[in-house]
Amino acid sequence: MIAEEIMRLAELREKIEQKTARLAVIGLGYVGLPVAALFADVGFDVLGVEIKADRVEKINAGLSPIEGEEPGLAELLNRVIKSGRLRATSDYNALGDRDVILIDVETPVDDQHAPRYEALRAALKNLAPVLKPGALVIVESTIAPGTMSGVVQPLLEQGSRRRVNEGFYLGNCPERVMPGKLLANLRSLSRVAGGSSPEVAQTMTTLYRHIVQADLDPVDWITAELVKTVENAYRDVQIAFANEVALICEALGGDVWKVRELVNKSPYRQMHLPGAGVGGHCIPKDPWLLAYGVQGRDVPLRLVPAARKINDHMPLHVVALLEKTLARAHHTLQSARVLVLGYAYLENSDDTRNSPSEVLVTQLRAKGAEVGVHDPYVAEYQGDLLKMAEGCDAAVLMVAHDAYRKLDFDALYGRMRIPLLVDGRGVFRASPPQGFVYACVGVGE
Ligand code: SAJ
Repeated sequence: MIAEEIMRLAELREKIEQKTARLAVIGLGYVGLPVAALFADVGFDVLGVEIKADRVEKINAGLSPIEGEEPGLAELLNRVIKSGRLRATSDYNALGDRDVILIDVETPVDDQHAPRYEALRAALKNLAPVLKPGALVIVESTIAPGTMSGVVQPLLEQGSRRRVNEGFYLGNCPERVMPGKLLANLRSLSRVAGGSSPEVAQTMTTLYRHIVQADLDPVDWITAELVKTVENAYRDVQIAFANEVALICEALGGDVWKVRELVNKSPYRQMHLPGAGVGGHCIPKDPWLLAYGVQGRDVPLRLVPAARKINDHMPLHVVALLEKTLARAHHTLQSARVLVLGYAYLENSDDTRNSPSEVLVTQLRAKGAEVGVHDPYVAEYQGDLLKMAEGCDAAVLMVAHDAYRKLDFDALYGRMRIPLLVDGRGVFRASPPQGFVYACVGVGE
């Protein structure tokens, strides 16, 4: 790096240390908003840029637009809006005086498992022309390996007419948030800081040190991109292994819940939980981003796609298990009344993104069943469970919400036409409900 750049980066680093650097966050969703609020709370001036005008309005009124229970977020947001340290706008031109700009826009994958970077490209194209010389841009969104050099750098260089590490600096710092623990995870989980140069990576750790009480590891771009996508692909593969063992146990008359418990007594074994499927905004998506990163290279991907296929099949396996169980009660799915318990993708959450229940309900209806859905956390499915169970021929447990662990099976028994339960999460494995025809994923007859 030439002396002038080093001076500029040193100057930027100084302003970051002093918290006089002016920050911006593009995309005030469940990642961008908490991170903007945390930096404002430690004393930075933070500008949030959000295209949805109603969200801008709500945020500037000190109200959080994020659903679900997020401990501490409402108070934090109210505090930093009142103090004037955080404000939101839809105007990209307001970014012209910003020294550090974080990008937290969505990066979904489509049904061909390819990333859709429309939001990321739009953010970069709008930012580049107004980007302040010597500013640091940090992409926090999850991206396929190779995206920083292949998409982000070219768009910023073309749009700003400056070159990276000369006219601006560029980083990738993937987030590790989780709905329900947004602030806790942001503060307590380690992060990799992928910089356009080692000095930039160090500058990034200086910035995040203000809000993160965990390891901050300076790395290069490809390492940062790989860590995020690999850590979620790892989890997907582990869950798929547990699901494949569940299918083996069903076929051989075993009990995967028992097998898992005993396997995990062996050192260095941590078999994950089998179940009715894998949903959410991270695990079903990130393995495909990892795979996309090696597309066109001579790397035969077998395990990552296979794990996705196994996990995506689990809701359909639950349908087959239900059919088999109904047959035991001399019944079929055709015109059966089925109550699905749980529509969120995760226990005790209201988040329904990529929910396995969505696949199950569609398949059940396609097979002629009459389907009701209950979920204590999802507004449209809240209601009187016992009422919904009236005359049903089966109940299918898809989400291990705590509320379901206290189900009143005696009352349920009296309401259902056929007291039949298919347990997709092994919740009642240890003590199946009295008088019910009971089946559980991973347990053979
Ligand atoms: N699931 C299983 N078996 C398991 C674990 C999960 O079937 O053993 C299912 C869940 O029911 C759910 C899906 O997988 O449908 C995802 O569950 P998750 O616990 O992984 O929750 P997520 O999707 O919120 O994952 C987040 C991720 N965090 C980030 O991306 C920052 C993931 O990296 C974390 O590992 C995970 O939280 C976590 O550890 O809680």
